[in-house]
Amino acid sequence: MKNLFKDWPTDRLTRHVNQMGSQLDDWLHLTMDRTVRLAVTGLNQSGKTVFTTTLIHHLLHALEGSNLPGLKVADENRLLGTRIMLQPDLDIPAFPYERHIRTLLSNKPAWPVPTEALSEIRLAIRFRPAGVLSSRLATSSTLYLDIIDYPGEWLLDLPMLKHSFESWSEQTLKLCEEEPRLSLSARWRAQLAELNPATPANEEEIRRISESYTDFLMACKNPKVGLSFLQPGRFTIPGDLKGAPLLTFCPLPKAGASGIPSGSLHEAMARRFDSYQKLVAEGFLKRHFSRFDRQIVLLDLLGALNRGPNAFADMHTSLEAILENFRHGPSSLLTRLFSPRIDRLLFAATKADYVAANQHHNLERLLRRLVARSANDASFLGVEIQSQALSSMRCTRTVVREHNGRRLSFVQGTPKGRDRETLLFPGEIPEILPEPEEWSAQRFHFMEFEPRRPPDAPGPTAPHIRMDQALEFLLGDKLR
Ligand SMILES: Nc1nc2c(ncn2[C@@H]2O[C@H](COP(=O)(O)OP(=O)(O)OP(=O)(O)O)[C@@H](O)[C@H]2O)c(=O)[nH]1
Ligand SMILES: [Mg+2]
Repeated sequence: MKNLFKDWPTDRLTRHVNQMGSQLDDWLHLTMDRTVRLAVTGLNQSGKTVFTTTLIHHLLHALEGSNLPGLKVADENRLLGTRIMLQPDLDIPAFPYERHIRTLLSNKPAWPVPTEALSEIRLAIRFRPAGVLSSRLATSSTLYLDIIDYPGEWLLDLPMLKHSFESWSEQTLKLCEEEPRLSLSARWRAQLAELNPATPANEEEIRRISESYTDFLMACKNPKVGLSFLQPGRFTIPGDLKGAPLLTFCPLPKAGASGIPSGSLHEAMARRFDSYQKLVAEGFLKRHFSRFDRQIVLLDLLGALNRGPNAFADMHTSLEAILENFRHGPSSLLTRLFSPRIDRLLFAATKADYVAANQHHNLERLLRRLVARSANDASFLGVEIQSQALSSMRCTRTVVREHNGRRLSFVQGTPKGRDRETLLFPGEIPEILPEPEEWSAQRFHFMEFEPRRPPDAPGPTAPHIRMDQALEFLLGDKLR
């Protein structure tokens, strides 16, 4: 056979072979690359922004000694680097990573300001695949990771899809028969009592009564009350729908025997409820929720314990409603609306650094108890579920001291609003949730902390608790 390369100078031949090799390499990368859409959610102030920011921070700095022993790709030295990429969806606000990390790690660190909308960021994680065959086939592979941070309150809209305006109104009014909703809804219910829904629809009246209902929801959401099962979700976190007529309706009592006259206020409200279902709840489901591959739900259990039995029970109700969204089955409403993709779901109790290390186990047990029933159903239907305690940014350290002859675990950190470190006994987390009558005032009083690096923190990156385990569960299989 004629030797095609006989007359080629050696350097040209080498260049050619290298080029072919790199093209083959690129082709292999292309065939082995994959994208994962990871959704980060939780009720307000559950820790979404801090989690998303520090997750990106750890991946970007993993090669500089980030402390991620539980993330196999890092521990096995297969991680080659991570970069922030151009965002794939041009109509979704970008997650402002640079701004958040600068604030968290500056000389005068501060927590992020509350966020009220969905945002997105894309990372490219380059790694060496594990296993003999894959490592021979390709020198590296890339995982494109889209992270979407969105308010968990919006997930509370999805269970509304199974309701008619009448059944949703009935359920909501029933909730208002008990405290603290009973007192907080007094003004709105008094206005309802004066209203005749059979009269012709009047825009001003609709606006007035729905504003009164929104005020009631906001009063429930006030951190001092701390209720969270508040529907519709967009009424408390409107995002880009602020001021839109879609957010002007409220539950109404059952229509009288004469029915619902055409053109009446009742009919107008019911129409707006239908539009909300279609455009907001179903819109979010189709545009975002149906495209998620992995989901982490963050829960501020310690904050809920601080707020007392009503707030805690309400958070449980919200959690159950949120979990309903993950129960995919032939009879599930969501399955009928779209084909679900989420195959891994992580529940994380955040801010574990509020308590001493010996309490983390109880925090996880409490979390597992809360999600047990719904989690069982979801995992039965093929969604892999894990629950764990974590701290995205550890701001305290555990100190064990002798006190009145007992060895007690304290936390040392800078309490919110102060500028000096203090040693505190944060108290214990019960394994079993106390009955409402056993919750004495101030039974739980977990302190919040300033974002300061504790002196025992190893490595150059922000200290954390079990972020590596969360990452391994959410992404580990995609980085093999
Ligand atoms: N000590 C400690 N506090 C944390 C941690 N993560 C969050 N926090 C606290 O929780 C608060 C809320 O955190 P964010 O990340 O802003 O919560 P979010 O869910 O994005 O809040 P919204 O945008 O308002 O819904 C912070 O201001 C901190 O006080 C953590 O790992 N450790
Ligand atoms: Mg936020």
